[in-house]
Amino acid sequence: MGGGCLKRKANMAHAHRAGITALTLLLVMGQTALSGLVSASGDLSRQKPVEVRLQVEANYFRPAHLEMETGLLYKLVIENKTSETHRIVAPELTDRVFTRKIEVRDSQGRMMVLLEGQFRGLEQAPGARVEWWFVPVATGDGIAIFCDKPGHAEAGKKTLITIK
Ligand SMILES: [Cu+2]
Repeated sequence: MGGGCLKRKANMAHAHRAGITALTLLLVMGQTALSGLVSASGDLSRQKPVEVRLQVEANYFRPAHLEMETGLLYKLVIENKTSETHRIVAPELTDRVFTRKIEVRDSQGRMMVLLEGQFRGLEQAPGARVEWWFVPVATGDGIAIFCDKPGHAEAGKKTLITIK
């Protein structure tokens, strides 16, 4: 009885060591396989942001087209270069991204307000700078960010975004 128990213990110890060896091997293999791949894990809203500039000009937005990728954190810097106020909206983009925050800065780049919560639209005074931090979560094509004032989008104040 006692001998059998000792033998079981020895077998268990052996199985335990074998298990650790197998686990170590798996970890090493896993690290080798993952290195070189972009891993989408952890808090995606805390990664280093990809900065993208969007300039509101007299009769157009620059650039006219932007490409983004799901899973990356973007800092979309919107600058009003005109002498009037514009109403910036992007309803479809809003639905396809997770918004971390919105920072409002003056023309000198000093932060005035940090807003938490979803982006719905904003009025941007001349010289004001808005930084919209978000992670795209759904793909899409021809997603517009535009000025909602009558005639402004039609005049060219819009940018179309592709999310891959
Ligand atoms: Cu406008």
